[in-house]
Amino acid sequence: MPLTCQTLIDRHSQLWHQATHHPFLEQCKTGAIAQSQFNTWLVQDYLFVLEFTRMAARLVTLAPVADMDGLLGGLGALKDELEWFQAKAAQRHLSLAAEPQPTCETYCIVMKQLAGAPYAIQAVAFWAIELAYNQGWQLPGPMVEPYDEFANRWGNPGFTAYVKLLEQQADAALEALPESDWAKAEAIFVKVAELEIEFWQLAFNA
Ligand code: HMH
Repeated sequence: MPLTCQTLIDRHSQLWHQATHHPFLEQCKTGAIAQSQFNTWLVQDYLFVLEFTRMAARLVTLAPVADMDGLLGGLGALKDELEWFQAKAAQRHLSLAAEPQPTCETYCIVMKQLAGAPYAIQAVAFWAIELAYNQGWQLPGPMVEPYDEFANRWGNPGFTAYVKLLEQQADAALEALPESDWAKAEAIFVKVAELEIEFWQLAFNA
């Protein structure tokens, strides 16, 4: 049995469900989320995306030619995303010169520590991180204003297709990963899921 992204989801379906379903998202759907909760998420996620962008760049340095186009498209989307976060923060009069909270900081450290890991391991982490937001923002269904814009950023069909491509690329890389490293791929998937849950909780606690 080869190791695939789908195997990882199947083996950890309950954990993955928790990573992609959270009262924070449910309350964005209805509009019940408090400004302090949403704004905390916005600022902390900007700090997360800065570090995620560095991770994306590292992935490009390892990628086979076949994966280059998709990853460069992803970096282009991250350029837009960082500008978009800056615009959203400005509209809400939020400073982005904030300190990362412990969960955000831990997540950033986990991403940094992936430097030097085999491409397959980094590709699995990259896919899982994007899938978490794709599903998390999409599964609740249509959200009320102003949260619909946020739901659409990660839930739109183009983003879903991008995440599918990342899955195919990660699967192809996993095929070439020695079986002795499979546990590492599984461990990073579990770590991403756990950190996603903690990240929603960080915002929800604000
Ligand atoms: C915490 N996970 C977190 N933030 C994000 N922006 C994504 C995943 C997807 O990019």
